Amino acid sequence: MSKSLPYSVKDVHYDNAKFRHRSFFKVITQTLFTSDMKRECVSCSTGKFLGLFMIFGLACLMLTHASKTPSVTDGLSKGLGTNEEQKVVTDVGVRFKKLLRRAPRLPPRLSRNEKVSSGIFTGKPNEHDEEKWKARQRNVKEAFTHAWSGYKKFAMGYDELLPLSMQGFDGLGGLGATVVDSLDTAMIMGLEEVVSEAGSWIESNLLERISQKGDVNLFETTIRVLGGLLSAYHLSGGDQDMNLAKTGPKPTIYLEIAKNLADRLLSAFTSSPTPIPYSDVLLKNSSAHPASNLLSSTSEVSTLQLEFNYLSAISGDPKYKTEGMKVFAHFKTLPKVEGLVPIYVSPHSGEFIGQEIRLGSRGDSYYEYLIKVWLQLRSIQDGNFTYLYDMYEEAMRGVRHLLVQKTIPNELVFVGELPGGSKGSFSPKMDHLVCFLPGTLALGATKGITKEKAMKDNLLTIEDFENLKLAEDLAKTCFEMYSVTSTGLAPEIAYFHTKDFYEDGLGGGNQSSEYVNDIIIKLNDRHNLLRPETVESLFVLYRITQDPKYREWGWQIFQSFEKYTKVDSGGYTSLNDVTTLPPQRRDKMETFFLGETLKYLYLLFGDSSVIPLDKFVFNTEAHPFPIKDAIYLEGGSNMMKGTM
Ligand code: DMJ
Repeated sequence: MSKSLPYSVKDVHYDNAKFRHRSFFKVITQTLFTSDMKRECVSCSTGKFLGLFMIFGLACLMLTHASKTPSVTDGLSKGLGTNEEQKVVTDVGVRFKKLLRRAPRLPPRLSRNEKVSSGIFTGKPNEHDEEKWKARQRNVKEAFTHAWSGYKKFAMGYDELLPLSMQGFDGLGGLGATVVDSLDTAMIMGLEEVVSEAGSWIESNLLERISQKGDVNLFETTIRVLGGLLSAYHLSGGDQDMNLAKTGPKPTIYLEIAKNLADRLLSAFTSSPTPIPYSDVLLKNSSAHPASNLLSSTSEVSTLQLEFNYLSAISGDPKYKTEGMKVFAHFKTLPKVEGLVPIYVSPHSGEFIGQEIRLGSRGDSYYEYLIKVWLQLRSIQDGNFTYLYDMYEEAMRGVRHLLVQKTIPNELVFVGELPGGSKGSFSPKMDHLVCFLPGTLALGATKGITKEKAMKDNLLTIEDFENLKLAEDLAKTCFEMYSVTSTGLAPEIAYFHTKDFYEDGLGGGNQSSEYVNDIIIKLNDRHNLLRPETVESLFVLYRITQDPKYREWGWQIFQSFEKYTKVDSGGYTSLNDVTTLPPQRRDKMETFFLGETLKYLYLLFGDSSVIPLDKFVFNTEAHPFPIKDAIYLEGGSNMMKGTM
């Protein structure tokens, strides 16, 4: 196993015309011989004759008609080429040389068959397929109903359900996190009864809870509770674009509660001496303090901005966005390792602490929000947020250069860790959390449109292609982390067999998996918390590549959740060990199973026009916010203020 990088420009079978210089002769012949016309016409003799006639005619014209007009080739080279390339062509000899010059290839014009083999899927699924996916989508909806009914029966108003002991548990500060995290999923699924139950609970209880509760984690409360309220506001018609909720409170109720909560959360920013917020907030008196180690997690302080920016937009009050964006502006100034950052930061000094670099816990959504916040704000002309895109691109180059390796024997691509920073050794360890990355990479490459459209419009750079390729390879690894186990469910952490690392006897238990020697699962890492990251990436990759394999993989994962985590009395449970049958159960249904995992599966099996990725951005907890130019202008739009 070499440490060489799996990703380089030479691996990418694509020429972007924007970067290339082609001769006029090449343009004509390649257009003829790489387009679909080739297949349709060249096989018939009239087509061949016309093609040759055209080439001959154009060549004669060029040779005989000397003029001082710049050639097409010269035109193409402007801005890219040398002075010599931009000279006016005036003599026949030069024209001959130009005709004979070897030029790079045109961007691909793929036939239908080639499109299928290169991962672009344009054909509409047939009717039978559509029925199949609708039925599977109904299965996900039933799973959500089962999860909600368990929660409602045994734990309504608690943060989480303990499905085996059939009771509630407040592990997130006591704001009824499951209610708020579930609400927009119920709206998207059209589950009116759940929308009404969750909405009424929020209307009657949440403000009071917020004003009485003690310690909450700034990040968890922002992504789950604030994020849930904000998407409920939009989906129930708050900014008048759509209304998926025929029942439940008026959207302004969600907004009022969101503002009250965010005003208290802001104390984490305002009491810190630097732009880095403290990690914990005492809601009842709007005070904040650092965690016991005095540090904040890098991912936590940089995963608040989508929510705060959207709140500023719809409330018309810029203070949320102003505080949140200070974190990124500050991170921009700090030293990094090829764009990668340590997982801890001090709110007292504002500096990164330690060397540890990873895209798993405490690192993950820093990279996710760089690109998503840029997508959210990029239409603001004078906003100057391109630095976020630059930081993202640099970081992804760093990932490809420093963190990506392939396994022995089957060359699965994975993203490892640098526990000692750039000078330390590489660890072939990957948290399940890293499986958010394929989706983020694909989104960053096409900006939410399909790969087919992006290619047709010539929008992809070589780096976009490298990122897309990494996204697809890594999604496969994430899926194989499920397939390799006896239960078909992924462990929390996997290690990978490389030339420097192997441990015998720690396979996933599924002997029929090809990858049983590539993926190593240590004893302490065998639990599964019903996490969403892999199905999230399958959803994004399906939307972008239209490759049906991502739906099939999602279906296999869903069936395993059904088989091993469903609890008869209601709800679904986390597992202690995914490698043994029957798996030992853990007694916890995390809020993100309803907020994220089931939502992404439902969207994966459904119509791609629902919550389109070029018009919405999902926060890290799968709560969608609209991306609409006008609402993100400073202070929010008047239309938004009018709804208050
Ligand atoms: C969720 O709360 C969010 O997706 C977060 O970014 C990471 N962890 C969980 C899900 O695994």
